Amino acid sequence: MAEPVTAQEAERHAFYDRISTQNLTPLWLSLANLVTPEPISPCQPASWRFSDIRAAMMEAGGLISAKEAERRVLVLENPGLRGQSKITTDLYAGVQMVLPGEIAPAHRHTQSALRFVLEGQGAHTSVNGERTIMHEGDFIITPPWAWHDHGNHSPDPIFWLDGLDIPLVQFLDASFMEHHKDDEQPLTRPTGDADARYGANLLPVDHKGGGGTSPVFNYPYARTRDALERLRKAREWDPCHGLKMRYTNPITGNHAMATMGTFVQLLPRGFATTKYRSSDATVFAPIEGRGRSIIGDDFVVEWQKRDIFVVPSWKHVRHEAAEDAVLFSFSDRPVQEALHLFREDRGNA
Ligand code: GTQ
Repeated sequence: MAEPVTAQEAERHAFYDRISTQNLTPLWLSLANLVTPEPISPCQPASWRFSDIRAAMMEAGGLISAKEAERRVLVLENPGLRGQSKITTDLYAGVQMVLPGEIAPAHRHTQSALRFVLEGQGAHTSVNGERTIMHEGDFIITPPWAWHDHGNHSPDPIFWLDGLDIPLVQFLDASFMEHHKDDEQPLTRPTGDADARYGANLLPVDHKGGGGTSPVFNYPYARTRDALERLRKAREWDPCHGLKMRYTNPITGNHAMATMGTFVQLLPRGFATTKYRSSDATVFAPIEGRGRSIIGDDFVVEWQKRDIFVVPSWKHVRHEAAEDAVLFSFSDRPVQEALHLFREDRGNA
């Protein structure tokens, strides 16, 4: 604090010092930093090339097994939030690799996880007694407190993007986790069971209610891509988003997960979006094509398939597709919507 220059300031500072011993502090010194006219975040625009992450992961593969690591993941740390395992203020992201023959042992936790498959196919994740096979571009959910283990019986390594609400749950002091007694949980349902039961525009006749997480836990890319391709024919391009869809819980119509919104968008070759900003800091993962995104005034990301970048809250973003491109993205939008905090600025587009 600056040296007091007047008698009045000296008196005030003496007062602040005195009440500080009682764990009291004056609001009027910090109000402007606490209640800001617009979001002011240490979260910075940032990007990672998949080729760099992949090389580091292969090196990690020679240093530690999936089993020993429990989860062999390289965390994507926001440069403005180093040392905190955060890609945004309230979300975590990492890239996980499972080598042929490896198992990432079963555990469960209150944090929700999303997986977006970047490279490889034929590996699996088991969630609540059902195994699903992973393919590039699949979006897969691990609901809170669901047992999950990952394995790879395919001949190739598999890489996926993990998105978790770790910082949010940490903020709420609501973290619980436990290990399963076995490396792999017992399978109680055949592969495809959840999809047949909940993902075919049908519900079991006596199904009641809907939870916070979709019971469909694999949204296969083949189906998503086909929908985008068919919708493209309508040519109803949104100036800010191209063609953007959100993954949904078929029971409630709400987001597929309670804490993380997940989205997929098609940008046709040559399409340039107009300036857009929203209060949900968003992590993007292109899975097809090439292009660039301009974040804020001057942060330019030249991206291609499998790269990852982050747009902080309330920073403008524009995307330009050099080739037909598909972008997966996730954010805390469901939380902000539930709390009536979500805001967006479409620049009047
Ligand atoms: O696969 O269960 O990236 O528990 C971080 C924590 C992945 C997982 C992460 C986890 C997992």
